[in-house]
Amino acid sequence: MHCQSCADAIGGSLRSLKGVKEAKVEFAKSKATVRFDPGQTDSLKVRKAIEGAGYRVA
Ligand SMILES: [Cu+2]
Repeated sequence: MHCQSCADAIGGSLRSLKGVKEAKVEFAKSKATVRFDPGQTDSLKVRKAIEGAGYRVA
């Protein structure tokens, strides 16, 4: 993640994921905060969505 538009792209793909209620990606902190319904998705799927957008998960 190297600029704000990357952060927005990641946030957008996270929010399009089923079960995700809220996704906040902070470029300055290289941090993503994701709230999701554990009945509909899980952290692995969230991780895959980030990787699918072309970014690595630390
Ligand atoms: Cu960028």
